[in-house]
Amino acid sequence: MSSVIEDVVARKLFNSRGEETLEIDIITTDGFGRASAPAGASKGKAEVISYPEGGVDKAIEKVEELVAPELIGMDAEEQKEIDALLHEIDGTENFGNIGGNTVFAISLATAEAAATSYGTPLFQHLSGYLANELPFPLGNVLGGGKHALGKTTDIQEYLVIPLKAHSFAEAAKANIIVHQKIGAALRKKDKNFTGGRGDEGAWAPNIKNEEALKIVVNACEEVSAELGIECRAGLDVAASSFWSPKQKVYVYSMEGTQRDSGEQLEFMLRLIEDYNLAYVEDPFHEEDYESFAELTKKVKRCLICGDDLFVTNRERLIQGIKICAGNSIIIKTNQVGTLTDAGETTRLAKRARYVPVMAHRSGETTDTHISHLAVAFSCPVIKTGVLHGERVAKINELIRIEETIGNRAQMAIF
Ligand code: 2PG
Ligand code: MG
Repeated sequence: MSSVIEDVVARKLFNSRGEETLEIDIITTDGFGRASAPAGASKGKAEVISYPEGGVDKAIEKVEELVAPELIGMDAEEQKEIDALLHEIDGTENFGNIGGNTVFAISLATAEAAATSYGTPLFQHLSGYLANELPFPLGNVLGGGKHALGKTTDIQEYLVIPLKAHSFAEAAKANIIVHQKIGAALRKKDKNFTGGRGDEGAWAPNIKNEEALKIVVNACEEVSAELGIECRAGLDVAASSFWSPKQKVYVYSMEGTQRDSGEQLEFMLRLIEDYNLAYVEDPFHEEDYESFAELTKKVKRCLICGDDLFVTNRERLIQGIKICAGNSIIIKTNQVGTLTDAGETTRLAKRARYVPVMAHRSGETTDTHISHLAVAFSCPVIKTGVLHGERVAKINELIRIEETIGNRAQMAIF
């Protein structure tokens, strides 16, 4: 068996929003790896650059001219060395030269090529046989913000997390039932609701922020009672997307109101208490570490998660850890580039008792690597959509992984 790289192929294809994206094949003597890059719509300012100037076409040129000749002949098992080489070839801090998505696709395809060379599933290749726990699926069921068109909620995502399910498959099913119940409730409330959905398959109704939350929480309570599990609600506020730096207020268009930082803190606290929220992501804009710390101090049994705040970046997480800003971090490998970078950030998070949440992006392909990464990195939570093919692909892959490692009880997050 040999995992020596014999060829690297780069191609342009499309993601779930119809945007161009990059796919990489890595061919080894005895294996094959393929990975395509996702794309964000509500990106953090400190994320790496997705593509060089000239987009996907330019990225392909760079792979062919700069990367492939270096990789051919290397062993795909040498993930760390290959990821370090990608940094070296790029030569910038933010992958501005060859592109963060380019690096992401090469890094992931390399890992998969090494895994298949030895006939091992990716999650086991990355973590050995110790990885035997499945994450909770945190599912996006309703939303708006930058993930939908027209008049919908300012808060980007309303999420559900089925705690105490007996298996991953049961948890995934619970999310689907919550999604269905919300659809029915929205139709009942507004006869004109067309069933429109946003980028991640979540319902995108014309509704005020708190009214939406009421509907989601009701559906969670019904499903909890029916299935005998604890289904709780969460939010990805994605607050940077409606923060006005000039006026220093959060602009809630659906309600025609504005909130300054203090009012935003009070609002978030009230929502967490009134609706027993289990999870709140990016409740404040991406430079406001202090408000994250204030809120984290005041809540119990609720994850306060940084996405745009940390952008999977080690240095930004260290800044947060110093003042206990948040107690959870989103892990999106393409925010930072390589698998090694994302793995290091995840390990640091765990040492500091931050809960790492493996996450999809709003623009996705049917690529299922995040399902393997969630298990390999022992992330207690995976954030994905509940419906649409490119979201269900991740859920289905976790159901297959559950079959491989057996039906284990899920980890405790609180
Ligand atoms: C987020 C993500 C995914 P995007 O904000 O968490 O839901 O959105 O990929 O658009 O950054
Ligand atoms: Mg987010």
